[in-house]
Amino acid sequence: MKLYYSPGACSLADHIALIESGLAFETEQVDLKSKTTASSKDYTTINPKGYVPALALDDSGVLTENIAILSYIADKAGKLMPIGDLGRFRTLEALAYISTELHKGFKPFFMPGSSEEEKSAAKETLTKRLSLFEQALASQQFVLGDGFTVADCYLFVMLFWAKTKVGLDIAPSLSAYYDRLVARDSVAKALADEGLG
Ligand SMILES: N[C@@H](CCC(=O)N[C@@H](CS)C(=O)NCC(=O)O)C(=O)O
Repeated sequence: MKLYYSPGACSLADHIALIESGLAFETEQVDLKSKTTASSKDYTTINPKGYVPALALDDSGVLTENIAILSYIADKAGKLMPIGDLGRFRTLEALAYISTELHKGFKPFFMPGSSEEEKSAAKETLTKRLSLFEQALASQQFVLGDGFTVADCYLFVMLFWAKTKVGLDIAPSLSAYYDRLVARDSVAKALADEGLG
């Protein structure tokens, strides 16, 4: 498997999940401006959507979209997603929330030309949306309880952006959670491998 990524982009979530999974994988960096891979290929021939992440599978094409890639990694690894009853659906619920309500909320900070009003409105929305996790993370280690899942990989990237790109004030329980994750081997390795250590 090969993960196409850009340093510090949302593909960092998939990178962390792959390290956690113990599955064999390689990575290749993509220049998102020129849509060129490190080996000088036109990235749009690999992922016509032109954005990261993309996961080239060993025998069945290319998978895109964080929710699909993270779920695939968890399935293949047989971990990173709780099993039984609602476990799988709670994970998908968390991934969908992170993708559609948080990830997309950062847009004004990545789009050139966004106004200060747009950024300030986005900050307010992100603070409100992140607060959903505050209470749970004050009493449990991870998003879905005491086991690390792919939802943690994705939420970590949101908090990484909140801290490093937006300068958002985050609640103490979220800050403590972020510190726990930064200290985790897989997260530290993914950050170092992407040159963000
Ligand atoms: N819906 C996609 C969104 C992925 C996405 O937003 N990727 C960003 C980086 S975080 C990107 O590659 N942006 C560059 C571009 O769109 O040209 C997913 O969830 O995988």
